[in-house]
Amino acid sequence: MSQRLLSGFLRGGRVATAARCQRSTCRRSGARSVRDFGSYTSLYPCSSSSSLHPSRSGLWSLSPFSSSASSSPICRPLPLGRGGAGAPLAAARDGRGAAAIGAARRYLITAAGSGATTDGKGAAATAAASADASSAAAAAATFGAQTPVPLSKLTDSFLNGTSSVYLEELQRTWELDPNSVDPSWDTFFRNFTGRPAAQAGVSGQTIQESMRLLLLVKAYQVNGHTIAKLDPLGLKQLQVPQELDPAWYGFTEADMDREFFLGVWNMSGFLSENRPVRTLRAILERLKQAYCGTIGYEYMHIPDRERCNWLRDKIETLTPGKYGKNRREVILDRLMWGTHFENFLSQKWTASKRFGLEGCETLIPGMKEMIDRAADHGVESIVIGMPHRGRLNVLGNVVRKPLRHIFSEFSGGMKPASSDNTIYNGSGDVKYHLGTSYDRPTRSGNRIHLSLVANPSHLEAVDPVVMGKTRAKQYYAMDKDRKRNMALLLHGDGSFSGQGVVYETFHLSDLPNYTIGGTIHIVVNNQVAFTTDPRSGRSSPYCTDVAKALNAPIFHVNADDVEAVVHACELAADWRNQFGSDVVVDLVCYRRFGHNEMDEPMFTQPSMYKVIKSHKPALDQYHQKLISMGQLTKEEIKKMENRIFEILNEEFVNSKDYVPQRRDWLANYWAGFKGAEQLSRIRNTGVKQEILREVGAKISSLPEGFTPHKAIKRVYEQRAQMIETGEGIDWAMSEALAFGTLLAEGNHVRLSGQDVERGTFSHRHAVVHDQTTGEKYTPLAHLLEQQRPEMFTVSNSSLSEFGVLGFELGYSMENPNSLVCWEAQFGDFANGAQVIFDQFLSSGETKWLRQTGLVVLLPHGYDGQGPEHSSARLERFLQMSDDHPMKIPEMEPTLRTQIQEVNWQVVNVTTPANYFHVLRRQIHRDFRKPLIVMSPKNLLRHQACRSSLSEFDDMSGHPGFDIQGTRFKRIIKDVKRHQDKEPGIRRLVLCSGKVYYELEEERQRVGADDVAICRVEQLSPFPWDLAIREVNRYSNAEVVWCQEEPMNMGAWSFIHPRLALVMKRLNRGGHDEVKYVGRPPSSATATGFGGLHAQEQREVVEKAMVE
Ligand SMILES: Cc1ncc(C[n+]2csc(CCOP(=O)(O)OP(=O)(O)O)c2C)c(N)n1
Ligand SMILES: [Mg+2]
Repeated sequence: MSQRLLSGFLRGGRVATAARCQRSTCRRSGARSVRDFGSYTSLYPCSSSSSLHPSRSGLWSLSPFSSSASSSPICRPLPLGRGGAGAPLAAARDGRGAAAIGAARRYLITAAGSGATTDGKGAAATAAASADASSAAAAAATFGAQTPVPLSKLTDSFLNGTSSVYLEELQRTWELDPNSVDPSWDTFFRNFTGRPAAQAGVSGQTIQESMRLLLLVKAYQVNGHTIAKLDPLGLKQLQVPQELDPAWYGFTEADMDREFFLGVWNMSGFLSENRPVRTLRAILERLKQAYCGTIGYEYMHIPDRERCNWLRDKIETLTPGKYGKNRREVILDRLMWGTHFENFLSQKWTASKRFGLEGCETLIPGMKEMIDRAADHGVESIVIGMPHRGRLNVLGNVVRKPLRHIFSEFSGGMKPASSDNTIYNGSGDVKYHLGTSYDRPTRSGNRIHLSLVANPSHLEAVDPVVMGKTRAKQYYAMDKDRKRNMALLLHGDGSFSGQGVVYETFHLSDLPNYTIGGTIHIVVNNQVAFTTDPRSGRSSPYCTDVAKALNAPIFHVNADDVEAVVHACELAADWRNQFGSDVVVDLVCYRRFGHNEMDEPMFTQPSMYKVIKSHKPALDQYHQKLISMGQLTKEEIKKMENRIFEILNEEFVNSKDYVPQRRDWLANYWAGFKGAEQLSRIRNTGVKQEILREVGAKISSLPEGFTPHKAIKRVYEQRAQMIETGEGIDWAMSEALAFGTLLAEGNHVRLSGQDVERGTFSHRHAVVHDQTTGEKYTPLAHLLEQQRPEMFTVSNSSLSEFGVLGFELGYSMENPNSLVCWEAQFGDFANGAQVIFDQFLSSGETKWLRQTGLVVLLPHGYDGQGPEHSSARLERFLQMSDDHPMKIPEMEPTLRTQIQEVNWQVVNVTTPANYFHVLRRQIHRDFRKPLIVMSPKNLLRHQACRSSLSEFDDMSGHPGFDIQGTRFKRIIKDVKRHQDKEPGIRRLVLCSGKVYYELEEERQRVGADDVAICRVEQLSPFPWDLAIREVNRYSNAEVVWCQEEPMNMGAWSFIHPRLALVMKRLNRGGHDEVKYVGRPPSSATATGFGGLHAQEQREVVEKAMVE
């Protein structure tokens, strides 16, 4: 019977109903209920496997703690318990009923999948609790029935008709042989009948009491953190929530010394089976110890039983006196270093800003113990990103940057000198932004590589960069399970909750091509952001709430308790090792001084700072603790401190003539790469014909039996034909050839961005989908024999510009032999990533001496798509270029370092072949430089925008072959193959980008043979030599700059002074002699009216020819 009944249960939709209801709980409950019930529901996801398990007899049986609670007990009148009506009933009567009933139903349904036992009344109480606090007392009063009654007589609807019959049958089986049923049933029936349990006797414990107790335990697991002693300053009066009050569940003082049994099938920690019986008092004490001490755990939002159980086990298992004397000495020593480092700096440089760590010095032992623990787990390298707060302390004490180096920077800093040059020093940056990397020994004798990534002032912007760099490290270290390379991000409380990039970064954490196997986050939560209180700075209770969206556990710690900090940090390292996902440690601390050492905090936070003034530092508290425990004497502590002062003083003395020895940007893979002042000869980028053909053929074929969409089949056939004929190579094919040839040379190629696999404009089709099986195939990933899986990566990204561009930037910085590209959907969306352009990409090399060859593809061009999809804001990238507008540098090819000195390259390329060469040039040089490409849109299919294979190869006499060979053309001269001198040309039109094709068409249309058109393919750095050559070629021509962008946009402001200087150099006037043809100034980038656009465009090209 039971088998039939249960299989019916399984098939009959109850489980499915449960799942549905669970989801609706999350969506529809009110704020408070959502939180309470959401926590429960997420912990115990409804699933058939969790409510059913095989009994020993081999039959599927229903766990007693997974009752078939799909029907609501709340709908029926409940018996009156000790003195009052059932809360649900009351709730139903007074109009709140629907919510309460709904909530209770959902709870029960959830509990069915949870392994939680319920007799319905407990659930009702919980439902009522969630629905309305005022029904609390009534709910508590519904508990009552103390005497066991036959199961079939229970009014609980979970024991409705059929299931109660089933249970009675099961009970009979159990009575005959307790071993014939699942142990959980055994426990259940023992409790129910009062028969002595396998454990010591539990006198008179009823199901109802079990249920209430269970809810109490759950309440601590979910909400214990709300009354944990987290704030070292104790500023807030903590209200004990009703659900943590035993009276809420009907327990009274009389119950405190009664013994209870707690144990739930498939649970770990406090609720696990086979727990000894304990008094209610002991249970409560233990719960408070576990959940309400100096660590508050938030994890019940994680919808994964295994993960919750793992944490429950760690949290709820007693670890009295966890650390021994030796360990405590190490912790103390580390805390001393963290504390005295700041004291020392404040004494020596009284008027310097350092954004000290005072108030959160325990971060230092916490981080170090976390790193040690991670190293024990096999981590070999950690990439760290952090803001200003405590950065110097972390640099000195955690990363182990030589203290003398830090001190020398404080004393005014010196430009690093080295034997090989004295120029490549960049602008430098303030000391609390600099990065560094070191190998550091760990407690267990391992070595671990730590790199602190340089970061700008813009808070949290470094987060995705750190992730990207870590991912690249994992690739190069062949760290497939992502255990050996990890990321550690530090945050401030204000910025963690306020900056959107935190969320954007979190959202990369589980994406196949972006995951790094978990990041550990530490928040230095000093409860203030500059002068802003949390109440004004965020709308959610904790500054860490964003992490809940991604199911990361959060450990809130009172940062005055150094051992708690160490414990939480170790647990975080364990979590990352175990589950490979993100985890957050929230160090609740304070800021002893102002935002920086020059600020007066009493102006804005007087009450807080009154408390802070008399608050003992964590180090003093730990001294006292260890002395009172008899673990260390005052003298021993003094001795330890003296040693630290000695070293600090010694380092200070040595800092006076400290000269950094090493150019650490050249480390590892970058050895041999050149700084701006070391000439890197320009190389050709053409490729042998046979290689082009071989690569071309491979990347234009699909596997046998693969069924592409018929349009894609045609695209691939056309690609194959392009290679066969050597003609008509289009944009997408030329990009694929650039990628393919770089791969064939052993480089790593990665392209990421929104919809890049197909291409926003449906031109790339780098990934092809089988129309029958849905399988995917990426030809470039199968170019070489035994090609490493990620060697070619093309990946659609999350819809974030800031996060993803930051990630790719970090990725590109790890190894120079990788072509890393980010493509914006449309160029205008790149503004979401403006921080990365401003703070990192345009100025990173200058500030921090770190190079990157990142390629940024920004679709740009006026095609009548309106103001949003026309412009990638070329003007911004040019304005940020540090190419000098009024000085012509050395342009002699063998001496030219112009492109090494400029901060980035900005190009607007017009032929597929030139695109091929500009991509390959990124790798075929001895330095790295960011490349901003204004990518075409309508040129992707333009019949005139084609190249022949002979422009890609390196053969003398072929069209691409210049005097030096085949390489990227910075300027493309007029296609008419004009002579060295063309005095008959009336007008020289210089332009850039796709407008060229329209100008050419117009020239032909009007037969303007006395007009020459010249394309500036590389705008920055400006190709002075070639511009002079071309202007000189047309000695009588009027010089015109033509652009389709409005006058205040596009390249005009950049080009004008440069062309003026060219004219001046050729004695042909200056500014006034350079004419502008283009749209007038405008606030919007383009018109939204198609007709108007066409008219404007027509006028531009017409004027370029005739006016
Ligand atoms: C994006 C950004 N906005 C504003 C600032 C200016 N700023 C620097 S520190 C700071 C307060 C940061 O507060 P919090 O994150 O709590 O860190 P704390 O200084 O308290 O350690 C602000 C607003 C900044 N650096 N970056
Ligand atoms: Mg803060």
